[in-house]
Amino acid sequence: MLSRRGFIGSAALLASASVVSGRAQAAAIPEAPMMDKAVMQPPIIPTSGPDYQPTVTLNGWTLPWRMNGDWKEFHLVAEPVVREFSEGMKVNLWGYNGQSPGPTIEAVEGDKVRIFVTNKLPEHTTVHWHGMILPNGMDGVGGLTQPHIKPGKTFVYEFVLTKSGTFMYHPHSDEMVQMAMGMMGMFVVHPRDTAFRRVDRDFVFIMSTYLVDPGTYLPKVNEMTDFNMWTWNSRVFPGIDPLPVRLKDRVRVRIGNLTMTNHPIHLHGHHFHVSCTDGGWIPESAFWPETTTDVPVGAVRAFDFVADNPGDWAFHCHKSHHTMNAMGHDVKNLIGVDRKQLAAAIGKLAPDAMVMGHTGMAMGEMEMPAPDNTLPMMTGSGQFGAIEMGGMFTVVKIREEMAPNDYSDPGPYKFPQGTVAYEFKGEPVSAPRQTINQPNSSAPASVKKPTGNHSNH
Ligand SMILES: [Cu+2]
Repeated sequence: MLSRRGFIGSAALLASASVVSGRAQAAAIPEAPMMDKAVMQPPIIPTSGPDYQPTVTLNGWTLPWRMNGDWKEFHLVAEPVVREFSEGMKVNLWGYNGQSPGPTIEAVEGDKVRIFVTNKLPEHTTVHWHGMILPNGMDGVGGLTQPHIKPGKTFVYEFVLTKSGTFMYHPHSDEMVQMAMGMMGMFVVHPRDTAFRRVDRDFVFIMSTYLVDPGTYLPKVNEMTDFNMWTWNSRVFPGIDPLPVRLKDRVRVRIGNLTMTNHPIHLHGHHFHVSCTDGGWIPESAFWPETTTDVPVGAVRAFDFVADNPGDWAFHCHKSHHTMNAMGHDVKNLIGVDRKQLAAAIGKLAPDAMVMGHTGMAMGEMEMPAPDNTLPMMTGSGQFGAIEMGGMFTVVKIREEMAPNDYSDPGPYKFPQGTVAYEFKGEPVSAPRQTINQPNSSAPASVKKPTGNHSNH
């Protein structure tokens, strides 16, 4: 759970006082809360100020703050972390306060925020507040708007949250390496008018991607396009938390994308509309219904829906290779190939080789040997068998009996009798076929052959 790491005894932090900026210099740095778990933590219900509906972060947490006068103070610590992607695979990443991604920062429109950033990485860093409208010198672009934060130093960012919405934070300092190592987080600013677009459940997560070779523990940071671990909050299915929802709840899901490609995010069983981007709230007159919304690189999409259809609804990226874990990209497509002939031929060359994939590649029922710290390419199981997914996949679980702000997993859906697709149990005959006779199907087709003379074009 949450632990607190006092800074008073830390020589590194005491030494950093000289770079703490003017106004905050005399003040003590708040303790940096730490998280040692990779499962969804309960929301922080506001006890003072506007009564907003707090967010919950899939496989994550909200950063506690303290009030100092009328400033809301947060403390981020950039540092190496070990993140479990799913049971059986841990990866050495860089993150904030014990995890990657960092905790969600949550505040209210109009708040004055003071964010202390301590660098415990072996190289310099900064934090950029993506999408925020703020003074130029608080924008966190190393070299351009501030000096880089050297290892061991603490910098202070101070600004007023001028608009509500869904934003992100990430380094703008050795960016390619630091984002490829998992340094990022979400920043949610609630409207001061808490009735505005209010929902009953508000989920948030950020998408990141890594290239981790099977059997290894460290992402390859120089990869530009060919990643193999597609994560939501640095987790892959079946390690991604479900989204438990009460029937009829108004639900918001806020998604940031700091991967290097777009992700068409698809929800089953419901229609939603995108209500907010990192640019702000979309006016109602511009809503249109969707079941999939594409989240571009370096962008946020928040969508809202009414959970009026009970069940276990799949929720995933629609790029099918993003709902898989690490695989060999060079596997040939052998669907339809006569395996006996092929196996015989290969067997002469490599007696231990295994020919697979001639009927498809479903492998949920079959265990493949894999190196240590490597997840199956497709995995997970449901009440009817193997789910055969990985990567960016989870389940929205809509139930009548959930209590407000209860985010515990309600278990598998109990389907009402007679509502599940079923096997035909009649006479075992081959599927009847019908030949459709078009009215002119016997007439010879009239085909005009190209003449090869394109001079008129
Ligand atoms: Cu995707």
